[in-house]
Amino acid sequence: MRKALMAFVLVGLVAGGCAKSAEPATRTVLVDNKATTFVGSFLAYYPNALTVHAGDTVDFKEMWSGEAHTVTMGKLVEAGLASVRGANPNAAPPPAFAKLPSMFPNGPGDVNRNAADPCFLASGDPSSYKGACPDVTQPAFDGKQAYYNSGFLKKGSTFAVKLSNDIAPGTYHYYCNLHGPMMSGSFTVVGKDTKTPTQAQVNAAAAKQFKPVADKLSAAADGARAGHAFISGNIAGYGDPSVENAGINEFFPPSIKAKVGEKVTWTMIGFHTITFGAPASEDPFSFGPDGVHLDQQALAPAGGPGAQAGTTTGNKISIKTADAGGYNGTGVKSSGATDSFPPDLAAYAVTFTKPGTYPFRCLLHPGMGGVVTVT
Ligand SMILES: [Cu+2]
Repeated sequence: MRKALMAFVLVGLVAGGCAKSAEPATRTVLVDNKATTFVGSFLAYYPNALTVHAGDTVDFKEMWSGEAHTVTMGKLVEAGLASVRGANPNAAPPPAFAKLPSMFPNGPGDVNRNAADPCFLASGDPSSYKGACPDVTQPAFDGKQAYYNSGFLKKGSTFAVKLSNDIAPGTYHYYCNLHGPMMSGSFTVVGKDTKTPTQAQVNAAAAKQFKPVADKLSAAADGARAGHAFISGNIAGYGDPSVENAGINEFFPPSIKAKVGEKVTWTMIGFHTITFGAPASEDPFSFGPDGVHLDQQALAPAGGPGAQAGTTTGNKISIKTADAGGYNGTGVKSSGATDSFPPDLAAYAVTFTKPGTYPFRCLLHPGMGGVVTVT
């Protein structure tokens, strides 16, 4: 009797186990992230390593911080990332990597369609297409495709990657074609006999990866709020020198009081705009039937010179200030999209010529705003 029961339980367990592992699973990976104590951007995938089975689906969920991202993989990416892994991080991209297109142009202009749009190439090279790649239905990822690209991940979107049933066991890497190899991740396909982590375990891995980054930036944000930033005065954006792939998208302080005729100056840290008078709809991205476009107007300076970081060399902080002149609330005044990272920082100065309340925001990062009250 006892033996029979044991046998029954065993059979039940084995049958249950089989049914479970044969069932394709879906696992969610976050693209970018959200912190609870500050507004930030996180140029990473959470978690950046995953274990799955052939036939599973990986859902890449865009958390939207205003930063554009892709999930890009395939043989060309695999070769490119492998070559970068061995190289000096400050060296020019190795040839295998240099031919992978980036979503944004190197300078002003619209997106590169072959990188900003979905692109699935069994063979060949996305760079051979001047415009968009051939418009095809997204195939399952079999690990043999030359190029497999989500394109620009819209706010609120999820890029679902169905793994083919015949994908070979092994590790497959992907990256963001805008932020480069710094923003990359992998998934490892294991045999059906090997258990894979549950979504709860995947979430725990994501949280563990996120915590040290969020903690450091949270402390930096607290410091900036208390006026203990490494730069004095008003600051647009902030960060922590030991965190390369994430930043704080806030103005410190968010609320500024000034007298008529007073010049207010912000030092910029990160990639931001300081913009007054832009319509609420102003956004660096617009969407047409052919996909995403860059809005040059949102990115360009307005109402005076734009901010621009200097190009001194060395480790000493240097700040180059653009004087954008007077503002009385009429029209748009904007620094334009400005890259400003230590040690070469850009600053932007506006002189308020009329009493009033002047809201401003960064056009690149939702939720990054402030107000100048002039009396
Ligand atoms: Cu990215």
